[in-house]
Amino acid sequence: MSDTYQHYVDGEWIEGAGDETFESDNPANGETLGTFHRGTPADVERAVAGADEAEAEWRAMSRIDRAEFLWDVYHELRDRHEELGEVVTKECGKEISEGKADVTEAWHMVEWAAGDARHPKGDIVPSEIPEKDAYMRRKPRGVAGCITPWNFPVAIPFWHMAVTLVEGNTVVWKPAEQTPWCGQIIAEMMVDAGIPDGVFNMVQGFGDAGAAIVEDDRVDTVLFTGSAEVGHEIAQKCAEDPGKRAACEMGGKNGVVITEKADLDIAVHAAVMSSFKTTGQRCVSSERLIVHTDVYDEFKERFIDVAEDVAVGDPLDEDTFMGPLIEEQHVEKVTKYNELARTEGVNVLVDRTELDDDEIPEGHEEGHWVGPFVYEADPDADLRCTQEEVFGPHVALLEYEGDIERAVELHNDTNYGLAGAVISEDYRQINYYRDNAEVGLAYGNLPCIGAEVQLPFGGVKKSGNGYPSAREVIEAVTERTAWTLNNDKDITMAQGLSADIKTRDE
Ligand code: UN1
Repeated sequence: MSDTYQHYVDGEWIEGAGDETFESDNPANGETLGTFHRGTPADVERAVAGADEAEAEWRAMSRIDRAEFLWDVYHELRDRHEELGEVVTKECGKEISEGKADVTEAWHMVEWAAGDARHPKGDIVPSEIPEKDAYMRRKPRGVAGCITPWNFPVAIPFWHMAVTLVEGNTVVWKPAEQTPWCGQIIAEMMVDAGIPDGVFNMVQGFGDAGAAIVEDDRVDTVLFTGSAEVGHEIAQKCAEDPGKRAACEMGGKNGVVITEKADLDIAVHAAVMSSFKTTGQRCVSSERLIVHTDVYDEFKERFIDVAEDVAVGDPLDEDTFMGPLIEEQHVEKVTKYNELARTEGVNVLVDRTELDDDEIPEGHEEGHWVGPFVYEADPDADLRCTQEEVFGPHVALLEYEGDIERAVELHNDTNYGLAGAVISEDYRQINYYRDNAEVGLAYGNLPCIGAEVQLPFGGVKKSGNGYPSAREVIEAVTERTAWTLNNDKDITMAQGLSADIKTRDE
């Protein structure tokens, strides 16, 4: 048995065709968590072939029987909550309550998908002709390629795969290269649950393996959650093949509107959570706080106070609010954006890009640390720092004057449209925001993070074209058949169309 973790392909653990390996490192202290074989396009080819082969038998089973495999996974996720929460925290650096919440979110998704198998399904549709029964049927699309990110390394794989499997598709999954250990554990759970050979396949690796999934003709659906850059490439590639569908959920430059009618306790609490939870590394994190001039000074003072003191540190320590960034390259990216903001002439209010030595917990010198970076900018200026997604604790305060219409105009002044929030005690302002904010997920008097699995999750504009959660995944991974059955011996057509056959002799 090699101590390098393998791929799971067509019912077998394999080393794969390549000879490269890669490591998973704990972003808080640099410790190596495991070594993994790096998947190649040839490994993906084998996995897709297995998935394609297994499809006929899997789709022939009932949804209820397919769901039974997932109930085993559900119980394992629950039973191993504490342990897996720690694994998530160690591998992706999220503080421990978030690590555990990731696992909880995963079993919620499995519960939704497997529970849904026993729920009534489909639409009975009226027909103009009383003798006709019309209704909707759904069929699995076939092989689904799932490409998932590192920031929700257990939850998002189940967003993609739980419904997809219950609906009768087979899966080829590539976990993020930053969180292969979580990938390994999920694959082991699928194997333990006895999922038939070929139905679930996992290839560890990087973008080349992901691209091989997207490019394979036998892959019918690609589910992707990650950066806009990669997501748009995938959507474009899939569009070249008329039979292929891509459902992509990508990033955001999300805003929180704080009006003159806001309760500032709620505003500060929601803004801090929106901007700094997960160290700003959620696709729903907020990097723009749009604050009314009447409450601006007070909000600014209170927000700065927290940003200066918010606890950055060991994510396994329950007193930590922000863990490290995922990797050194990401520290470089966030640092560059913080510098860019200065170059663009903004007024920097808090700069904890480089933490003081005494802030870095002992034994964590190799961690990828950054703290909050807060600045104020002119909301009308055309700045890259307030337009481009940083994916870190980099946040702009944008002061506005005027009414809620003006606030929402600023809020919508971005190419993205994933999540957003409004903080106000005035229901008219809240409703205006609800109806006019260009986002897929919107919140009133809450942070703009924390969607539950039974809600559709996804954005508009540059943020996505797919909703990889609960019922909405069904749309992505199935085809509908509009089925009509005639109960009469005669054929009668709707719309007054004649069913008479006329011949030359008449
Ligand atoms: C993400 O931001 O990448 O709504 C996913 C939330 C989580 C999922 C976020 N349930 O914040």
